[in-house]
Amino acid sequence: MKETERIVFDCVDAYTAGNPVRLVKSPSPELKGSNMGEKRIHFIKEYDWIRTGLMFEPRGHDMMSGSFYYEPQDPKNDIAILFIETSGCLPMCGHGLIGALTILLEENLVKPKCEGEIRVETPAGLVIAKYNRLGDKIQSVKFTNVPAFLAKTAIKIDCPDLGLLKIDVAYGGNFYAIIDIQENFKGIKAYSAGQLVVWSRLIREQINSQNHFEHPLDSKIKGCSHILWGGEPTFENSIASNAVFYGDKAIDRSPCGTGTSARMAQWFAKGKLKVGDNFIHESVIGSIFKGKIESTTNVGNFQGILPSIEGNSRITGYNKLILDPDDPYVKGFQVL
Ligand code: PYC
Repeated sequence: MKETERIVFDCVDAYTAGNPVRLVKSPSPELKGSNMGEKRIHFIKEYDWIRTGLMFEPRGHDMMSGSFYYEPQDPKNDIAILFIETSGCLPMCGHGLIGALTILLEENLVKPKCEGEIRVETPAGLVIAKYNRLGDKIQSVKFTNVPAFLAKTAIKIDCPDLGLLKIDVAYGGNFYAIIDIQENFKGIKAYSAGQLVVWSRLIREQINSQNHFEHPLDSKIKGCSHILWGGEPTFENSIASNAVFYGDKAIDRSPCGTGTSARMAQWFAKGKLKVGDNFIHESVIGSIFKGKIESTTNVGNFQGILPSIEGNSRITGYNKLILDPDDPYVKGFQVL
């Protein structure tokens, strides 16, 4: 696949708990590597123009998120997924996974070896998902994520307008800076999405300039990319609400699968959640993911958890998108 050619991408658009998902049916760039982690690095080096072209304006928008799918490396597995997003090419994306699997199953693009279960190779590792099919619709997808762990606690950051904040960083498929309700932060309902975006960019820069976050078992996964702002729950059964910032301008409309995983690991490490506990997490629009700590595990020297996340998606349309080298905005643009 070359930048100099006109390429038509056949996509299916959907959303998971309000956040967009764009699965590219074809064509998919041929990627080199012995696993999805290595293939992700190859994609970033050679094909990032496809990501920006399909995710940024004018074909996408600030929140756009999508994926390509591939044959699995290990024949025991059913499929391999590469996540693309306005923020980059993520190791793992929870809402993206639920959306991609819903599309793949509803559109008969994959036939799992065992109906009801699908084994997915992602850049962050193997993820096993269970799904409920009713007629030709997928009612829900529940996946057991890669191990999550709390990486660092009580990092002090000086945030404009708010003042001193204490921040924890946890991994749930991406590294998250987690800002809980505290003296100088009253919870997400007290602020606008625009304010959270501006503060998040500055906090991410400070956190990464003062700390180095790297997965203890995979040096390809590094850097704190996402900021999770906490809030009180609004529904009777919810445990908490949150707003996740990613990319340069996005606030996740879903409760964020990898963010919820990271937050469960943080709560587990602080004794606020134990194995078997449910964690119902609300998003900024009031959509819900059901999280649960399935078991504990070690990640290098960190004690971690195996989190599961359950949610659902809806297909919204079929989309043929053109990347034409004659188009001045072939690689897309962002207005910051
Ligand atoms: O659901 O994991 C997620 C996610 C990451 C970024 C946006 N959503």
